[in-house]
Amino acid sequence: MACIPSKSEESAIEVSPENVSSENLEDFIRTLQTREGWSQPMVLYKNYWCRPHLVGKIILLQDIFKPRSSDIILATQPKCGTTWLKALAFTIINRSRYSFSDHPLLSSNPQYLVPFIEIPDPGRDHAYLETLPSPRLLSTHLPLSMLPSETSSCCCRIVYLCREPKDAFVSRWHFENKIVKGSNIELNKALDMFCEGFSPSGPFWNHCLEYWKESLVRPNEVLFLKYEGIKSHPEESVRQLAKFLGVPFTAEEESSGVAQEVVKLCSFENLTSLKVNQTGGVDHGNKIFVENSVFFRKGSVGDWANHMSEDMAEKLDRVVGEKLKGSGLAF
Ligand code: PAP
Repeated sequence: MACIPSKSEESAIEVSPENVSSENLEDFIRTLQTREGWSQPMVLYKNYWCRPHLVGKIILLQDIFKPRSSDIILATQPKCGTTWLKALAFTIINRSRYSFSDHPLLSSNPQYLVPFIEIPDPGRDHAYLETLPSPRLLSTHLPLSMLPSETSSCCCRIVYLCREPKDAFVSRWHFENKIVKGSNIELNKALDMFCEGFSPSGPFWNHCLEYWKESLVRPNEVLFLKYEGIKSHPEESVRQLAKFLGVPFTAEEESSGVAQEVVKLCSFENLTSLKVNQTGGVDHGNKIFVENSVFFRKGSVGDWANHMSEDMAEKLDRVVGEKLKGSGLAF
């Protein structure tokens, strides 16, 4: 017979990720370390910083999300090129369905063409993900250790895109000050927090390292890319991506310049010229209104130099260098 705890015993039971439910979720979140400094307070959950409202969604994901072997998950840390990767992967995978002149990217922001598994599109819950036909193209900002364990056992493919930390940091700082009205975080203060590992989805280096190590162990299932690599060799990167996703370009496609077309359609210049990416946006609640245009700023490599002093750059380089030491990953 199951032993039913008395009321006093019940309140003594510690709420943990294993026994958290919709009834005790708020209690559980209150047990987590909280810190302020970015535009919204964050909590430390499983060694990563995230917005409190995300914790329940991540826990729910473990039960509800059923990875399929045909799934493709685009994983990034925020500000590392998510929008670009979504546009590229969506275009590559759907290239036989849509012509370049009448393409969904011309009327939809790339962010909303590929749903996040932890935060499905506004107005949709996790059950929506299960209604999507295979192969599903999905995305996440979660570290590898927070993905449901079946993600690795079912052998679905993961593309991880990372970015030079100083550029990712500067992009994050701009974004934070943009999405919340009245937010005015000082660059120096933001850098201190970032270097302490305190940033949304941070510590930055741990997130990269988890996927980096997995890509070395399972290279056929985890592809590790760098933003700077795509910038310097866009067509090669598109070919590499198509091959990894199991849809390499045919000889005919090569001779008709499909890789170049993909690069052009998804380029920063093209996407920022479209009305859909200049207007409108989505209300995420909690005083956060994310304009479609906020996903596009400079779209360049090395913009950090326009914001950070040499000392600031050295500081972040030093921290990242120490954290990545011996891993084989470097920026
Ligand atoms: P997310 O983290 O909010 O999901 P993400 O796309 O990763 O968005 O971050 C936006 C960054 O990608 C911006 O960088 P910046 O602040 O340094 O400019 C944005 O400009 C850049 N970006 C968006 N689209 C493209 C693109 N097509 N090509 C290159 N960079 C892009």
